[in-house]
Amino acid sequence: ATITQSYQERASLPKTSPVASYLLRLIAAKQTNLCVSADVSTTRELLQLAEEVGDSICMLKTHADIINDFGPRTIEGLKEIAAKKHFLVFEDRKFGDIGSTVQKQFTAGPLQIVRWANIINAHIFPGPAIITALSQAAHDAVKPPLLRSLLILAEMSSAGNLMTGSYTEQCVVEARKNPEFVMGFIAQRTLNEQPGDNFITMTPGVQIGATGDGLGQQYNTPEKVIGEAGTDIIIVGRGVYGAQDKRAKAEEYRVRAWKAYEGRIGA
Ligand code: S5P
Repeated sequence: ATITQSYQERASLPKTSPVASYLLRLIAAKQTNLCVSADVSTTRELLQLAEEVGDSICMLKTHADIINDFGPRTIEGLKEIAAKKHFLVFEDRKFGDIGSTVQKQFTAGPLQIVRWANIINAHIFPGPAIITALSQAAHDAVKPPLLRSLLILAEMSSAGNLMTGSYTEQCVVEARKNPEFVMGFIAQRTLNEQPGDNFITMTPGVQIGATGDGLGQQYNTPEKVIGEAGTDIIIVGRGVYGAQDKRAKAEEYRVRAWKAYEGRIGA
């Protein structure tokens, strides 16, 4: 059903997680369903990229553990630019351990992810306690706790991955049990199959003019994933940060993904 509904309409549907509602409104207001994946290696590059593409994105995705000099300066800089340019921050940590360990990985160590990332993601192969453990850690560490949300990795973009069939189905089952904390999925197609499902699907493996990277990554176009597969947000890494003019490239992806969305909902 969400395939033909606008982001704006979906923001106020029942059982939508608070972060999802906020994000859907932000997407509608900025007219962008683009998330840039900032896979760079220094704080300077990260903050510069955030400034350059900030107006064109609804979300910036990070891999904090690949930033050589990650620290308080990174966190303060990111928060400041995110507030100024109005985007959310998603740390792509892909948690995948027992509940007790992921709580520590989420809140402690040199990264202190819970302090600065609005959105995180996790695999559910360790079992569903990973969801409750992360939810509890967010609740205890952040006030108000509603500003943290989880994406479940239900499908991956890489060739030969094992996240198919009943594994993917089980991700949806667990998400439906935790709609307050789980905002949606990382997947290659929308997984909103039951009436009442309003999960946000974010899709990596998007690049214009490339089919892969020689290391298993597989690429689709914005039109394919948003228009045909019915997903909500494209995640673009090298397609944007690898360009000479990153600002212009982000705008190009934003426009193409937005048009694909408008075409799909019949706007
Ligand atoms: O299935 C996935 C899930 C993720 S989160 N495939 C992915 O590629 N990702 C991430 O998206 C990956 O870790 C990387 O940060 C980004 C894709 O980068 P690109 O340069 O290939 O666009």
